[in-house]
Amino acid sequence: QVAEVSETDPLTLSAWILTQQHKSVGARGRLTVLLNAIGVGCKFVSSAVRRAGLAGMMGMAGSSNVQGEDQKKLDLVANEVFKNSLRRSGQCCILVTEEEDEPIFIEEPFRGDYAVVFDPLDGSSNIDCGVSVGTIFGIYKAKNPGSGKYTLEDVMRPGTEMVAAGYCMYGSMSYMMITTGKGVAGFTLDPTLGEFVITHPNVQVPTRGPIYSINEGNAINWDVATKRYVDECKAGTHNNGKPYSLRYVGSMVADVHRTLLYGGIFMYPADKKNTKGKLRVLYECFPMAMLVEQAGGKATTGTKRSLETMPDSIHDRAPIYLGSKEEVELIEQFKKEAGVP
Ligand code: P6P
Repeated sequence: QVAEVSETDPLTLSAWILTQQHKSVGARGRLTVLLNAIGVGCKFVSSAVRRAGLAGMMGMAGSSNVQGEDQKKLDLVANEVFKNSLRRSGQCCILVTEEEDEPIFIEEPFRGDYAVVFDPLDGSSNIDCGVSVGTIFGIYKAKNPGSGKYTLEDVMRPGTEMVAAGYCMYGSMSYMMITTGKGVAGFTLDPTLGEFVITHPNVQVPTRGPIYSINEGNAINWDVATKRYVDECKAGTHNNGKPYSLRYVGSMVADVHRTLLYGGIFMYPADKKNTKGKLRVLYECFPMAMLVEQAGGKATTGTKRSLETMPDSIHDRAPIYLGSKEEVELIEQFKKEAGVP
């Protein structure tokens, strides 16, 4: 999946975004401006994450977010970076961020026709131990572009209406995976250039993969179908008797990034404790589901296509099983046989 980085054809994220614009008849370049603003935000956050240990940016901020989770200093930095970068792009009407209770309506003269939902620093509980974290984003075009009238209805929509989605993972390197609905491309931040350069021109999730990714600590609360699937992974039932490997980072961006490239399945089911699952519909499930589908994989709540979920609030949650087509279809089959959601 990894392409040789050209020495003579600088296909950066900005250049790639422009090629996507040229494929969209009548596009006026506004999504291009917006996606570039997101790329700049990711570069800023990447720099902050890399310096955190040395710049006294580790540790807690002493506040908590709408989820009741303690906010790390870098959570707040990342949230402010994206709010500013998105507002300054002049292309946004509404922002929804995991770090804030309420949606942010952008006023003139910065207002535009796109609604952006984002988790500025997902997996941040892992920051202090150096585990990969990431930014996740999804973009809707306003229902009435140019009207000057923007409401919550512009973001309370199924994921099928997203026009773009992606994430940036701050790991050994900083990797950006992005889709505008015509496949998935991957980029790697070259710190010597300060540019994301293309390294994965056409990401394809393997149709199956002997890797399952789930928090086994919740096993006692799982439904019977999830339990059956995990037991059969361990028994190698669908792998000629060879047991699957368990890989779980506990940072969604890292677990999904591995799944996109190596195949397998990432699962955060609903259970007796988290009756709607833990992950948020708008800025975790939808962007990751769009990426996985665009890369030839599948994403389900267990009983229906993740992208067809209708969120009932901006911080709504949903169960999610995503990754290789054959693995996800097995879960759906077991759910159906067991008659469980
Ligand atoms: P658990 C991180 O806090 C996060 O929101 C996702 O990045 C990650 O997939 C999940 O929660 C991990 O949750 O319950 O396994 O620690």
